[in-house]
Amino acid sequence: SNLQEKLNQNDKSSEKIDVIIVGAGFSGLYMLYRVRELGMTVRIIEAADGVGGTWYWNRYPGARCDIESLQYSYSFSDTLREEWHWSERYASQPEILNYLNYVADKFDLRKDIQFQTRVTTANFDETLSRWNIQTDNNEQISAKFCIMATGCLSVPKKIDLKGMDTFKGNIYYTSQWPHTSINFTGQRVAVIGTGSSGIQSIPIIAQQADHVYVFQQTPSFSIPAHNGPLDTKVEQSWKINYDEHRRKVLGSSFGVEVNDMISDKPATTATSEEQQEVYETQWQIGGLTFIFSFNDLLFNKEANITAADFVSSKIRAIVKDPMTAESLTSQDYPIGCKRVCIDTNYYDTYNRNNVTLINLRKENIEEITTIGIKTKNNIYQVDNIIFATGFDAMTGALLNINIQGRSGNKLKEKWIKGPCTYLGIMTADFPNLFMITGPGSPSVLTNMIVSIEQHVEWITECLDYLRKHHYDSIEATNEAEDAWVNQVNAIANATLFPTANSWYMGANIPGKPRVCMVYVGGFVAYHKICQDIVANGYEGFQLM
Ligand code: FAD
Ligand code: N01
Repeated sequence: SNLQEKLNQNDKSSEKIDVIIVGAGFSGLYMLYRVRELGMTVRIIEAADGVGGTWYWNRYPGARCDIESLQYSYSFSDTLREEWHWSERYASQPEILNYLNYVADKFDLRKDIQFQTRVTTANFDETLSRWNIQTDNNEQISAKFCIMATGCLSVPKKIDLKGMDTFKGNIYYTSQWPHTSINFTGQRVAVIGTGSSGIQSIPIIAQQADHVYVFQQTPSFSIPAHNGPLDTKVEQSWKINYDEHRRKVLGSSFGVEVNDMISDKPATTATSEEQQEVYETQWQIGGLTFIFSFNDLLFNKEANITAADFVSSKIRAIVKDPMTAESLTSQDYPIGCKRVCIDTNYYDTYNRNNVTLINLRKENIEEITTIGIKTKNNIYQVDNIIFATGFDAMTGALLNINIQGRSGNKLKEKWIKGPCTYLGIMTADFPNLFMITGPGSPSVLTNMIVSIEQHVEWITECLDYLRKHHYDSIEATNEAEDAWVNQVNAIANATLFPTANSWYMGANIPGKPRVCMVYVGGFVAYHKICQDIVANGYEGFQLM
């Protein structure tokens, strides 16, 4: 009845819990597990109808991780680690999604997750020292702590090409791929975008489609994955000697165990022969560690060029058509300063006669028509257009929520010139609001699971500390925040990162402020800073 509905609504509007978590990916799920252990009341609000975050949404053909499966896994549960078996060196999206569903079931997490609900507003009530959360189905929840586990790469970049709505075929986004299987057999497909998502999907789509047209604005640097079934010896070694592997992971700047061939020497002091030998070895091993072939590749332009040239020479050796090879090697930024791609047969795919590369630097897209894509020189008739065009990274999901802190301060206004945080965990004037892998933390430059676990554990310890010491709130001070932002920028400016038009710098979104949104000083240094701050009684935070 209406009355019952009203009563239910009233019930909902007066609902009070200790902790609200937004997002049910790797971050939210682990955070829920930890908050529950503290004995606090907690709920996750998640927009999707299932767990998984990134791995729920990005179901495009070929989607898989670029960190080896055994390392792209939670470390917190011994039994989980022992029970779980990854089938490949780099796990595919369906397998990672299965893993996260398994985790949700194993730890009975679903009972505290509300799906298909989007958080629209979060207002801090100063008198009660509580967050009022509103959702898109008009619920109100009051929580003492609000934890944003909303993801660094969870908001697709908006694409608005002229004529897009007139296209008669199908439009897909890799980042919002349908849940049904799509078969491109006999069809003509356009893929726009050649970042990690494009590079993973193009070879698979090319095996099915009648013809694939790849629209490339900026070529990437891609290193072979050499993916395959997970070596049982490697798996056994991880299962038996986990602590030792874990120590190496936590001792590395990127949260990955690097292979023994990694060099702690600069490329600039190596001879040309030594350089070639090291690059060749890393190329044969495959994967992201290529970029750590020498220790100066991300700092020194000349050193960087030696690695970039090596990759270009590989591309030229693989790709038979010289014009295509030329387009694929016209990268105009230092290797590693946009995320290096890890591929399976990407370059070789251009040797197929059903694949055409269109260099948008030479013929830009003028409009989408009813039948396809019109560039300066041509009309490409297609049945499907796939946008692999990336994300409004780092800040997109946070700024999609109307977040209002102390004295009516709005996060959108505070961050108008770029995100300001303390440690990438909190931001001044927004008490009791935590971010997992927020801007200003190492996040996307590391194995994300390592960074996520570190943040979740830091926040858990903090909640426990507040309760034990009878504090109501914690908040970053403006001084500490300013100093952190300066430090993040200073470290970035000592590297080549700011010289690339990357999403790390906000450069992929028109109008977005150009600042380095990640801490590039590495996981080890960052982790120590976080620990020291706690040891010094939450230095730089105000506890009340
Ligand atoms: P997400 O997984 O992004 O989860 C955030 C969740 O929050 C989403 O489910 C979203 O729906 C929800 N949400 C956001 N806003 C709201 C709101 N207002 N209301 C309700 N719900 C909301 N990292 C690596 O380290 N290695 C890899 O190999 C790797 N591969 C990747 C491949 C792809 C295709 C992509 C896109 C990213 C990849 N990443 C990788 C980064 C990846 O995002 C992280 O590794 C990790 O999955 C992030 O987990 P998360 O829980 O922090 O965020
Ligand atoms: O997105 P991207 P992504 N017209 O931003 C182009 C993670 N990830 O989804 O560079 C035409 O990298 C754009 O061109 P340009 C990983 O961290 C990991 O591929 O802006 N083209 C670029 O080529 C990664 O870094 C995996 O000039 C347009 C591409 O689209 C991050 O997610 C897999 C355009 C976007 O590349 C994002 O990757 C997938 C336009 N209007 C994702 N707008 C793994 O392998 C953009 N582009 C683990």
